[in-house]
Amino acid sequence: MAFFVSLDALSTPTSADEMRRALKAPRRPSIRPANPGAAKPAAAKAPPSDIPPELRARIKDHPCYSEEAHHYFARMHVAVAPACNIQCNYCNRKYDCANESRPGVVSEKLTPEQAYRKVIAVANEVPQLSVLGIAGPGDALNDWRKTRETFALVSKSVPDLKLCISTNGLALPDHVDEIAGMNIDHVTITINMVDPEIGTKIYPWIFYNRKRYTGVEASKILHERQMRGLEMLTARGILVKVNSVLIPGINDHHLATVNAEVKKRGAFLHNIMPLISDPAHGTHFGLTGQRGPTPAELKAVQDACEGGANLMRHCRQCRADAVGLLCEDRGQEFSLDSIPADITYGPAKREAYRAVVAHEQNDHRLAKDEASEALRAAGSAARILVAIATQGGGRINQHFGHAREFQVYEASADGVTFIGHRRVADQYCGGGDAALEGVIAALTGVEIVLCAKIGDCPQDKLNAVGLRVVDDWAYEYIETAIGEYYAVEYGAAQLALRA
Ligand code: CLF
Ligand code: SF4
Repeated sequence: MAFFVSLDALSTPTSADEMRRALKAPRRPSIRPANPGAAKPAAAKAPPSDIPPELRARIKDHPCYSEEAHHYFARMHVAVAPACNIQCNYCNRKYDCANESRPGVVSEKLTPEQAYRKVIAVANEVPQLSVLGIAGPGDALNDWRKTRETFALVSKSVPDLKLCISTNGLALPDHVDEIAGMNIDHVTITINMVDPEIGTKIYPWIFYNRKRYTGVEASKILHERQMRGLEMLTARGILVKVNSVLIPGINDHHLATVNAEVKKRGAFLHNIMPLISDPAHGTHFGLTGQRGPTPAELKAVQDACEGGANLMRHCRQCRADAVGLLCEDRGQEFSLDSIPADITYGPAKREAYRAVVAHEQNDHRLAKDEASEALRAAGSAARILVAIATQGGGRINQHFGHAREFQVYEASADGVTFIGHRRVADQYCGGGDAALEGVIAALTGVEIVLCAKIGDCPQDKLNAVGLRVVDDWAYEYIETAIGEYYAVEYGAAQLALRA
């Protein structure tokens, strides 16, 4: 039977029974055509994937390594590593690391002991928490002592929390054995080039072996250390994700080569992220007018890498102190002064959540199977983009006016594929017509927006400019709603009627 997952509802109950009651309560009547005779299969098909089952088990709760998991599981970052050993032209040290975060100051830099208390506070309150990452605001391995101490403290109390590191790779070969010994199973290396000449346009200097290097020599050392670190990690069976910042005119035509080179060395995933460049951030690129890519340019580079290393398309370039599902940031709720000096971990909420989500995920897979079948049966060649307002759980469960981002899916006879998210500068609620202009611009190319609720006034305005926004599928699974919409709009019978 289908559940309605209210993620808010899951933050307060402490037992699996309470969570199940919260899940079932507000379920709206299904709008799917009734078919009482149809029996559902007992278990959903495994998601189509070339990932072996053993690896799937290792990533299934990691919101960054698994697109499916990002609907259900949360990460948190602790900002214990402020120093960095290189300079990237897209970074200003007053801001978060642009490799793993959107520019914005880190609210608090933490000692390992403070970080430990924060992790326990979050683990007690956020049942979705599955990963602890250290992603700066500098380099996690340049500040290795603090990174190691933090992980050691946390893993004693919360041993099932996955440990994750993000690094520029310069110091990586020096720490691989310790990383492997500490059971750190996921490492991200930011690799923007495999050609040091291109590197000179991205890295003005590095600091290595107590010496500062510039020019092509700096990029050559960085490149060699990155490749060696990658090979050493994959030789030990550690999962490596490679992040690349897409910088138009500098490495846009080069990232397919990066993709091939990192695949050859065993990288598990390649995450191509758009350069965020704003003069207000004070970065070299921001101040010199280097622009970031458009969504279409980003998609074109990602598409050019298809068939190589698997691509991650759901990255949020989150802060170095982010907390929560990837589509949210609850970091402000867990400031140090709000956490007691003496705090103990209670596993009840996280354990209960896992039991409930296991059931929900199976139900979701069934819904995806049904949606794939509906799309295939529609027999259409149409490919359309659909934007979704969601707070997670794989559902259409956010009001249009509250959305700060929309998830974008492509629907075709091949199925429903997540292709990325589009951020809006301001929510419609509070931002009014100016915010609506921003939403319209952000959703260029999108045919329809599905949300949990929209008022008549914004709906009419959006309809008038050709952007349909409907709440007919409120709280439904994303794939189910898209499958039904596509079948109605593009299905064979409908097309015949229109002919
Ligand atoms: Fe953090 Fe990075 Fe680990 Fe994830 S983030 S250290 S792998 S737990 Fe994730 Fe954030 Fe993108 Fe990073 S969405 S910026 S990819
Ligand atoms: Fe900034 Fe991260 Fe580059 Fe260091 S590695 S300069 S912190 S973006």
